[in-house]
Amino acid sequence: MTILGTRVLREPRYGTTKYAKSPPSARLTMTKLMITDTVLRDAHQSLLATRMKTEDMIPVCEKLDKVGYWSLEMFGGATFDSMMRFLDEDPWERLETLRDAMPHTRLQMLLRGQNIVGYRHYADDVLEAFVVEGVKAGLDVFRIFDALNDVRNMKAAMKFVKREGGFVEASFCYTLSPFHSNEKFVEKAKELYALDADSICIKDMAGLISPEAAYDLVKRLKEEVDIPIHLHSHYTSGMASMAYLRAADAGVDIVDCAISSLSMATSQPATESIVEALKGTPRDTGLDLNLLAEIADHFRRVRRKYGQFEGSLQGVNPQVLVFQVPGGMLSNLDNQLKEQGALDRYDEVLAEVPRVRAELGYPPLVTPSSQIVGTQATLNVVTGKRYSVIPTEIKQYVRGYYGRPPAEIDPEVKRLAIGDEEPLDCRPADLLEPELPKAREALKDVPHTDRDLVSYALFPQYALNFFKRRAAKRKRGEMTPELEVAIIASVLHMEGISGRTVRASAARGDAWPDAGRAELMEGRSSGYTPARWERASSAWATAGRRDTMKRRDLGGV
Ligand SMILES: [Mn+2]
Repeated sequence: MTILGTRVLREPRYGTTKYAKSPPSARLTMTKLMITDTVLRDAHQSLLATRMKTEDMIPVCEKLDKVGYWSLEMFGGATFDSMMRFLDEDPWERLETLRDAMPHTRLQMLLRGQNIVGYRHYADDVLEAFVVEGVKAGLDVFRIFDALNDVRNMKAAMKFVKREGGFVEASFCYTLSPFHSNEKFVEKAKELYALDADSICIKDMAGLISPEAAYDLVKRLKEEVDIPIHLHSHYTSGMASMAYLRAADAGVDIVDCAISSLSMATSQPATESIVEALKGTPRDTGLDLNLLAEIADHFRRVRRKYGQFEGSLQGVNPQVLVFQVPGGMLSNLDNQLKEQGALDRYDEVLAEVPRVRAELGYPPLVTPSSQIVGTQATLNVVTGKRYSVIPTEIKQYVRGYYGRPPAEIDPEVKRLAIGDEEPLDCRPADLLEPELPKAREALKDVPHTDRDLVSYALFPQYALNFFKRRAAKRKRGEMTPELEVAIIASVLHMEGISGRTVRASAARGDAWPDAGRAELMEGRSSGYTPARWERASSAWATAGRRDTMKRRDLGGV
């Protein structure tokens, strides 16, 4: 992976050498628009409560790998805890499995800065170990953001990713308020550029960016920094695909789309629509619509399986523009009110959100600030007296434990929350002791790997429960579907290397994902005792994978 990071991604055009000396006109030369597909992360996080299982991804990986996306987002955000809590899957195993199944495509994750993939600030040692394990397991691109756009909370993540040879995509959260403007976003981007970002992402998590704002912002960014600009938006308000087209006019390098069958509503604009819209223009993506159609077919079938997790939003929701509440937050509010039997107060809560947000210094509404603002807004309405109840997380926010809000916190709200206490003036994580020693101590009687330790440090309870279930499974000699596939992948790859003919060869190519798996596993799974799969998977992790990685050629993507 380090090879990938240093050899391929650090080409002069995108790399640390940066073509700062080239004239602005050269930088603005229009080339094909590149696409990141979010189908394996944000799309199902937005539409299906992050419930898609790895077994529903594997069969289509070979096709995904042929598309020529700039990257595939498939890790991070809410997937990590969701996998251990709800899917009984090891997130690291998914990562390695997808890495194997898609050797030609950059794999991308969403990293919440110092919050990693969780909901609080973690100590630097946990962050560092997470990045090390992530790169080792096959991640290429790390999209790093902080909910408050506080760059102090992103620096350590950027440093570790850089050091490990990953691609640093530094993001700022796009939001609207009297304290935010395109000018200020450009300043933020320059700050990130100066910290050696490899690309800049405009992270419009609520789908607020208008076509003209997108044009203006991208144009300004292209004039100021010479690294790729990546636009991420959601369809919630109905403007995202228009914003993408205008951003394309302004020279945006990459946009985030989702394959049609998991697009629109709270997800991203449809990949195929953007591809078709740009056909024959200077920004033609060059992607194959027939291949995309096959991928869409697959996910259309998959989506049906997860019907129970579908959100309520079907078309677009202009409320998002009025209240600036991202899609995920809308469904959270829904649930919170349902739990309290106060669903009839929904509209009041929605109207309370912008007031609370203003009083709390206009944080962008994204995890975890969206939960903080949403919870307080709900309490303000449900209790009947504003700020009569203030939960600990909100007090901590006011104390500065999440970072520095974009604007001043309302003095009265501050007094109600923390009295005369002085808020923090340093990076919140500077106050944290290393956390891995404690995690190690807690796991001393539990067999675990380095990355298990990271999982535990992030989500102790979920991880521990997951480890127990996993151990029981292994004892019974059962394998997770991911492992089965990983082993098959290893056999295929090793066969490719040594030229040995194994039965797997019949299942190569298109047949592998569907037919191949069932056929291969027949008569194989029973033979895999825990000891044997340990061997198989470590062989896979070393010989098979490393060699596949060497053969990866991402140069022309
Ligand atoms: Mn998103």
